[in-house]
Amino acid sequence: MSNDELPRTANRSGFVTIAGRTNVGKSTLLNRILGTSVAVVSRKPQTTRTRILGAHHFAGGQIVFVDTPGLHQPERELGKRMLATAHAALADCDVVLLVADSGHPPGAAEEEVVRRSGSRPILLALNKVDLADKPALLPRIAEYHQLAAFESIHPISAATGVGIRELVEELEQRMGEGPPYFPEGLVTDAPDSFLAAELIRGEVMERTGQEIPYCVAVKVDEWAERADRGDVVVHASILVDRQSQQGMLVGKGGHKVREIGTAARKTLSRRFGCPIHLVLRVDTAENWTRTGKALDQFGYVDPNAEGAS
Ligand SMILES: Nc1nc2c(ncn2[C@@H]2O[C@H](COP(=O)(O)OP(=O)(O)O)[C@@H](O)[C@H]2O)c(=O)[nH]1
Ligand SMILES: [Mg+2]
Repeated sequence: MSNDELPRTANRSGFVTIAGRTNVGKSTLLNRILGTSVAVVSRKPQTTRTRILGAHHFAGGQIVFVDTPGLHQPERELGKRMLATAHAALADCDVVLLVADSGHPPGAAEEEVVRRSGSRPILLALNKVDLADKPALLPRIAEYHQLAAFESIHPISAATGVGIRELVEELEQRMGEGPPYFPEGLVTDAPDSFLAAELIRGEVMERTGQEIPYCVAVKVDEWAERADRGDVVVHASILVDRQSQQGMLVGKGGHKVREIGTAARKTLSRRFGCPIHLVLRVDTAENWTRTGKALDQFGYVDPNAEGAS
């Protein structure tokens, strides 16, 4: 029975893994589809570190999107885990959504997604068409046709919203019969404190130079909703993996961490729809990006380890 012949009462659902090289706009696309931010976006590559789930609800069903760390050459233990997470998500989904930059020809990362997708249907989203040179788009699509037998190719802009509705409608059509994985209306399984930590990390990544972003972890130490005042008090630690980086993050007279704090407070207020009282501290967790135990502690699990989900 094809999906279109499903009884009207049947529930449709399925998992769509969003894959591709780093920095092509995978997380921006997920946030755009869901209409709220569940995944951190930044101009720096390798912003997404873990598997992020987001549920898109439609009449008669839902799509569970899995946003993944981009494919890259890992150097440290953290990078290796990020890559393993991306690979595992490709091996375990119903549909693969390959996101690529419409300004670039296909390369090794796109080939690898195709290879790892096996026999799963792959849709291609050619993102950032708002930046693309229009006459170059048709030859670009032709190049991608050479790469694989994609179910379809969607020129989109996750930033402006162009082409998103058509893409989502096709994905909805492709969902077979399945249970509702997420309760009605729930968009992500991540707790508010995790989302807050991620949004703060996004501000750190946007506001620091070359090396710092990859050495930063953010942990929310306290999350207290004050019903009487209608606000939330958030205490968070920004952790770097070497003492020498701590000074750069704090900045002269504390100006850097204050700048990050001001920006993060605004972002959190917008995301959670209430005033946020944010207290940040900066600390060192020596070599956390290179040691398995510290990575476990910060939630960057090894998907191949026993007991990992
Ligand atoms: N101009 C433009 N920029 C985009 C678009 N989608 C994403 N970006 C930017 O590309 C950068 C990387 O986005 P991100 O979603 O973090 O990429 P990811 O690493 O693939 O998840 C960010 O600076 C985004 O604002 C788009 O459609 N157009
Ligand atoms: Mg991302």
